[in-house]
Amino acid sequence: MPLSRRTFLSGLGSSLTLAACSQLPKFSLTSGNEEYDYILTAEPAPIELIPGTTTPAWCFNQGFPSPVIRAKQGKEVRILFRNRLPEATTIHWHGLRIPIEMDGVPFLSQPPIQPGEDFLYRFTPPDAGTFWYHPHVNSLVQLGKGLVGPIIVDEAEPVAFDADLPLMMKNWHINDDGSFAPFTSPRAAFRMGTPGAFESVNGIQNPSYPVRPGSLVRLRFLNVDNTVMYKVAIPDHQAWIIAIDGSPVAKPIPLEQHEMGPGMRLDVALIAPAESGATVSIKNAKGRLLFNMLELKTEGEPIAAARSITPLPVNPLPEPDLDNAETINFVFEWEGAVTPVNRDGKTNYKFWTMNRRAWEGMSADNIPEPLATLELGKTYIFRLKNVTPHSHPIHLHGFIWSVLRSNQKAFDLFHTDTVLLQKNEMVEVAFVADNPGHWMYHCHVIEHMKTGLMGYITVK
Ligand SMILES: [Cu+2]
Repeated sequence: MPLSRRTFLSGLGSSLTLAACSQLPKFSLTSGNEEYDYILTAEPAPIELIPGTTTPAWCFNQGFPSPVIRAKQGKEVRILFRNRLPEATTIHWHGLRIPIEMDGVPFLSQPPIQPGEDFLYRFTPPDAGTFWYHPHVNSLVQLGKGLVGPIIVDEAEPVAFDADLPLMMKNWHINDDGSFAPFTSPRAAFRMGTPGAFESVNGIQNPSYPVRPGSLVRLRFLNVDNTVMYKVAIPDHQAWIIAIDGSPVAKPIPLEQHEMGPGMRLDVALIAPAESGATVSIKNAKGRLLFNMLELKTEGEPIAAARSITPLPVNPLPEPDLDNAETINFVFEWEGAVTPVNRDGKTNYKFWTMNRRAWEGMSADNIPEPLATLELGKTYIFRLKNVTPHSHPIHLHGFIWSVLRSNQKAFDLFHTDTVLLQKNEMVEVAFVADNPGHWMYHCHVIEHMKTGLMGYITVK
């Protein structure tokens, strides 16, 4: 009998307001007294996405949505990870500035965790915000089958919201009967990738979340999809961006439409309508059309006190020394109007390059030289040039960039771990290379990454 998420959600009743996901239990590691200890198990688990069907998903802790791991800024979190999948894996903590040993990339930071093996991840997150976790092995399949989850780092000084909703956006690659459809095709991989047919937020199509009238709501959007870009819009209700990709913005920005590539996050604050029974419809913009993604519905006791939108506390990022920075160019290219073939006529799955190099697969005997070697403690400006006709969310592990400028749009400086490069866009980002190690540097459209758009940076 598959675990029905609908049953699960209704069982939570109105306590759902404080996030369906965060109601999941904590897992005691050893003594049972540690506040931030978890056991996270990856294993096959049937789930019900399309009502009445079963999807043979791979899940964390037996269900979807995955458990929300809550950590606290500046406090150690320990996660005992247990691999009960039929293949090797690792867990990467996207956006967290933590030591390389905990970064969860096979061969670069740790050996792959074999089936039946356990691995203890332990780290102290320096930054508060909305982050996520996922394997870094066989990513098309492992992420595609459901191994994606939020890790939320709470601010060292508590920030008050009446409701806090993690919203994981994912298009599942499933057929009408719930079975999996192909995660990729070569034709799509050298374009914008293969979107799944079943659009969902937290595994549900167009979910509705109750919030109290007049409440201050924090929405944490997470694009955990392999492929799809989402453009978040709340057309009929004022809302403010308070953090981009985990990093707080200096001043709340009125939300119009915000595009999120795979891997990217967005924290939005709004004050729910004062009357009961009102809805706030949250949309995904595709071209000029707006499609329903989820809604908030006011119910229960109104919040008596007046609420206001205020900036989040800033994170302790090191200040880049721009006057003494070294600039490095990275050019993202493609090889692909036709499907290239090898001499034996087989498809050659290398469509994309970073500085003329493709790295299409990770294995012990296929680790190239780094794309760049940086000096520990020095400031670098990466000039990212996309000369392909497609968008690429470019992610560097272990660091948070300051985004300085683009040749296509103006914006106030902001911080991110993933830059969405549009067609023919050039963006400059700056950061202090303060974390030694071999750090993955790749496009987060998984089909692009798996067909060449991947490399790593060494800091020493
Ligand atoms: Cu890409």
